[in-house]
Amino acid sequence: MREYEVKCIRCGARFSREDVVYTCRKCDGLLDIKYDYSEIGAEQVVKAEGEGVWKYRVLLPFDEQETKPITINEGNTPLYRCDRLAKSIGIDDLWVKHEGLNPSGSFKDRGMTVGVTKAVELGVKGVACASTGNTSASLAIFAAKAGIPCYVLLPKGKVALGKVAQAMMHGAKVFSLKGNFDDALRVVRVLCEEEKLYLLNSVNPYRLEGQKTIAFEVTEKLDWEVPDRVILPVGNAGNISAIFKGFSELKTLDITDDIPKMTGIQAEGAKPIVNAFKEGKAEIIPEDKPETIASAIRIGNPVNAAKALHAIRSSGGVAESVTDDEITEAQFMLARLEGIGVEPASAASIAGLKKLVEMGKIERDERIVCITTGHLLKDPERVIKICEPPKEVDADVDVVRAMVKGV
Ligand code: AN7
Repeated sequence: MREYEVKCIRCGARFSREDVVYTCRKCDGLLDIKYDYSEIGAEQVVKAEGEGVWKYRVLLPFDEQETKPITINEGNTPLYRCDRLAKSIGIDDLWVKHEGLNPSGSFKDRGMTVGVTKAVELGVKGVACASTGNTSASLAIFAAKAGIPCYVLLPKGKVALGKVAQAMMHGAKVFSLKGNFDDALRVVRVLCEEEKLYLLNSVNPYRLEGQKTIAFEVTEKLDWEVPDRVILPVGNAGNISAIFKGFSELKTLDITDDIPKMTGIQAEGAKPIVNAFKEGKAEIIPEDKPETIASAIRIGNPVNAAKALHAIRSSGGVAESVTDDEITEAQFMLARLEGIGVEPASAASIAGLKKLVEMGKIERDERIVCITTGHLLKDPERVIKICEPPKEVDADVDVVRAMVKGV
């Protein structure tokens, strides 16, 4: 049996693999999954066979033989070298890992394959989450695959169309909550405790185990050399914490020597982590009314703030915010210079990169990996708002020719 512990990052309390627990029962601190790394050999990671998240199952909290993963081939997303984008920003060595090419169209699948596999192992009667959209889409899909009921709470009127469509189509019970994401998370956490549903927001440490495989894939594609910096959008702050953990494990196993500078980008209207980082504080001050067109990261009270601040500070990274206009500009740059279609939140990583280069906080010769977390088609309404509409024409060659020539 795979040995691991579920341990509180604040007080060190330990919980067993059978416990259904999301935060520490003693101090309410965040939990982390800890392995006995002396039992894991570097070659088990470097020479692992297979593709995607489960390729790295030696670093996942399941028995190698017994567990049947609930999987839809998540992970194994492309890492593109982006020379045209790099040039326009004024840097030399830029890569984009397009997590929008996961089966549901976002990185959430990496966490859900692990989280829902755990849910099945525990024998829960249903799964639930609050969501700005992608989490609910992904959970609905994995719950369908596992054949268990799924309940999702979405902030009313603030979730991109493609994401709601996925949650509905895959059979989740979808609730449109009169409040924002933070309200939805507060409600679903109590609901899960009382109704014995399994909570699959990123406060659940099993989710982060799946998401940490982004770090493994990036490093493997770069011939087991870590980049200087990884930049990604931050909402509830699970992903940056997870990716940092992945890089930390590679270092612990002596596969790599360094950890990239973890660089988190938030929207100007929802930036509690950026504020805490800049003020040198250990804790965030939640924002009551987060607002941004990047609806995925419209979050005022990120649950994983403590892990994220540690990841950013201990890796020598930074946290920065970008405006909605900067996000839109970056969305166009990715789409038109590199052919990478992303939803607004994902473009925050490129907007942040551009801003930090202009501020002189990023060196020109750094090797940089930006994580684009969700696909363009998640938010088609935004595209229609920012792009020139199609021109209506008669079905007549001369008319169309005249228009093509701009006559
Ligand atoms: C495209 O779906 O929180 O910092 O409920 O969908 O790990 O929260 C989505 C988050 C970035 C932020 N990019 O990641 C949800 C949800 C996209 C996202 C984030 C989200 P975290």
